[in-house]
Amino acid sequence: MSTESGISLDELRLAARNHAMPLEALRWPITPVGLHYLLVHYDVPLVDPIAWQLEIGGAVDKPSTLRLDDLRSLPAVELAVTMECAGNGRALLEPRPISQPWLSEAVGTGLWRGAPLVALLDATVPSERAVEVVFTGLDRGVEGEVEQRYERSLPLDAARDAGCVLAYELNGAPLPPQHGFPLRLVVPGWYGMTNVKWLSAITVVEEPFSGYQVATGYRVRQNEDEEGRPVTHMRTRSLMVPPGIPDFLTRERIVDRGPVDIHGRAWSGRAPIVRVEVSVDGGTTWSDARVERDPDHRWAWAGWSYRWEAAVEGRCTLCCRATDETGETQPLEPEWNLGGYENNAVQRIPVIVR
Ligand SMILES: Nc1nc2c(c(=O)[nH]1)N[C@H]1C(S)=C(S)[C@@H](COP(=O)(O)O)O[C@H]1N2
Ligand SMILES: [Mo]
Repeated sequence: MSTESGISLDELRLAARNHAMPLEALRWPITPVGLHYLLVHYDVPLVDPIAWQLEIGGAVDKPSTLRLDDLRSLPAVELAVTMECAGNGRALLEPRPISQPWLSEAVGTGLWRGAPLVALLDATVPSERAVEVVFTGLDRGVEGEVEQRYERSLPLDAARDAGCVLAYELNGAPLPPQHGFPLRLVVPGWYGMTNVKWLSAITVVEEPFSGYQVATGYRVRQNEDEEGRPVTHMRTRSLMVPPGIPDFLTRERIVDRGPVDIHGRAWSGRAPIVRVEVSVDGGTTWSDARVERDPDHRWAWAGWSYRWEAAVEGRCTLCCRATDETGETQPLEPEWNLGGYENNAVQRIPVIVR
């Protein structure tokens, strides 16, 4: 952890490999593939789709081995799912936890097509003492001095949730290498780390999984001695397309006086979005935006818009905040934690009206 604001070369190296979604891409309901954010802990593996296979086993009666064609021949589902990295907003925390230094745009919405996980899991007949399902990727690396494959578990109930997809297509084409070719897990509503890419094994277990990415990483805690709680569903959040034109270096916005139409998106992994508000004075006063919720796409972000009458020349700060059905509203200031997870504080866009 660093108390200085300077970004280190290590952080810059991560930031150059893993990219965010440019905010103007919020214009698309389904994010074009190259504009979807990207997060790869280790290296993108080269996978031969002919040799590749998926092992489903562990505490089950009928383990199975599936090839890509086997998965493609099963009844398919296609779901629009908004995915956000749990570390989104990390670089805005003080002091800044040292990891991928996201600002606010580590998010995207994909149209994921594949086989429903529940059908495959049930076909293996998990044991009565099964508690979790472990998803193993092909990528290897060292993290926290532990050499590992990227692996995450889900409680059996969550894995059996009809929403989980073993996806082999993104936006109508085979998964690109960086997003998990040939197969990845998609868990609607959960933060990004749950969606294991380059899937090679699904293992039913009778004891809670204690791998690094569950027991050490992705826990909300104040210090390393604390067990903390696991990061699970995405918190309520909204973002706007910054209006006007940007200054090249600072990306500060320049807007002409008069009416300005502001567009954005809002999502929550816990419950549907019920409200989005906009502030043009840095979060002091708020007005309701118009929310376009699509009940057919529960797991995709909702669009919203707001007409701003930019009457006064000078500097101001635009903000937006969403509220979901549980009543969770975005805070004005982030809550700090060791790993820099779940920062859903309101977005701030400095603007010059001319
Ligand atoms: N195998 C594997 N799966 C992974 C990761 C990884 O490094 N390896 N990164 C996870 C994290 S932290 C996130 S936020 C999402 C990012 O998915 P995307 O790159 O397709 O946007 O993938 C998750 N799945
Ligand atoms: Mo992530």
